[in-house]
Amino acid sequence: MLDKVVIANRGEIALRILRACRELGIKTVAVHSTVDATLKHVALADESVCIGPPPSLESYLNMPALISAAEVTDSVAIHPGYGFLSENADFAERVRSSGFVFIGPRPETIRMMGDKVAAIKAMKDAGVPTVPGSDGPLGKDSDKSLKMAEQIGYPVIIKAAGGGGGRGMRVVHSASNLISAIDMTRAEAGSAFGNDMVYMEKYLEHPRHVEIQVLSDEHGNAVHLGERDCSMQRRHQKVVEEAPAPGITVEQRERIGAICTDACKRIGYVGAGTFEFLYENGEFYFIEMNTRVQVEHPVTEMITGVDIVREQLLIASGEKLSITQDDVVIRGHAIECRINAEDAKTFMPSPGKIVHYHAPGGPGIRVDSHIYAGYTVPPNYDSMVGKLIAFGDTRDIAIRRMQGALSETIVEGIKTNIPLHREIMADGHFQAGGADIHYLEKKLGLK
Ligand code: MV4
Repeated sequence: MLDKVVIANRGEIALRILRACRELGIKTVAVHSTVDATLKHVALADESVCIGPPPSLESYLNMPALISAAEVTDSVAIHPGYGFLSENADFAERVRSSGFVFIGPRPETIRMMGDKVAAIKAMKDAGVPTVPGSDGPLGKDSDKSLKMAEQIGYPVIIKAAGGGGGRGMRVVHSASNLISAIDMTRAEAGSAFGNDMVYMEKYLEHPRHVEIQVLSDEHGNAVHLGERDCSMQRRHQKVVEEAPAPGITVEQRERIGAICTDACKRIGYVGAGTFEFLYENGEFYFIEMNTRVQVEHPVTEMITGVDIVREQLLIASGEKLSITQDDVVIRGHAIECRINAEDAKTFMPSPGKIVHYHAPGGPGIRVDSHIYAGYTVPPNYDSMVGKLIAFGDTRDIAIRRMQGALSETIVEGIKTNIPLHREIMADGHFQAGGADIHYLEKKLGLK
């Protein structure tokens, strides 16, 4: 087992990783920027190291500072959490070559998944269903691109191979705009990602975002933990997630889940991972793979009883998965609301001091948050200050419990998006289940 782990992150996920380490008897090192010395996990960690000033580039993205922190504390591994350097293949490589364990997939895997063209090719070759498209990068030949789009059928979407998560893409509705869209996406991708490779897919107009959680060890074992529905989003930021996805049958889950675990074995995937699919008319279409633990992992933990961060630590220490597919039993329903320090109507960030805080509780309620009364939310980072997770035997009970939890929660001194969550939980279309990726933005009048 790992002896001591550097938690290369902040906020709620740093606390989540600390708790998993503590359960396994792993010592923890918190690293933090100067403005983050008051974070809850810094107080709870066995040791802490200040790694730089508030800007992320000089602290949580500062590779030498993070590796030095591991060196001076005699740590053996680094857990990157999500965001920051979690999907940076160069960082994973530098962690390894410095003699530490990177808690995540092999650098080659991270690099491949970062190149969406390579990721889609690898997955298609491994039997994963993909969106009809160019199956490779677009060349400079305009006639060829026009013929391809005609063949696929409009609308099509042009995406940057170096993009992902909604960055660097353009929808094209007719041949008249195709070439300029390709040129513009290519130019933007070149300057934004240093990679001007672009590809084409059929644009699916009303999909849901359904993703499969996997765990895969270095001994060739892989399990899936079912799916999550993350369609409730605004500007590519997920707002509410749930598991299982409404309307997905046991047969569909077992089929797509087995496809994902087979693919993991085929590519030698090591760690926790997420296969992102668009889901439309009963079909799954792979779009990207995430090689990190995700913000929304708790909903999967609630319906499976599997501790995903614990499994990440076990996999990284070279152990075999503690569970087989037969051990994974999906029971009940879980919903997560991301609580952001922002105005519920304008979405403007609202950092500042939390003067009063009361956390919700009761059956089926989980709070993953680092905040406390007296804590000051700094303006330098993402505005998410925690997650409320509600579990119940049925989706209706989970919604009821979430409504209770939202009404119990008191956060004073900063604005939060709790009023937005109360509206979503009361929304008839959300309650019916199966809303698509555009629903929330339409409801908010953005579309
Ligand atoms: C798509 C799509 C429709 N058709 N690809 C956006 C984020 C990135 N992960 C992929 N995205 C999309 N790719 C095809 N072929 C629609 C989206 C999309 C989206 C996907 C998931 C969650 C929210 C979204 C919001 C807008 C567009």
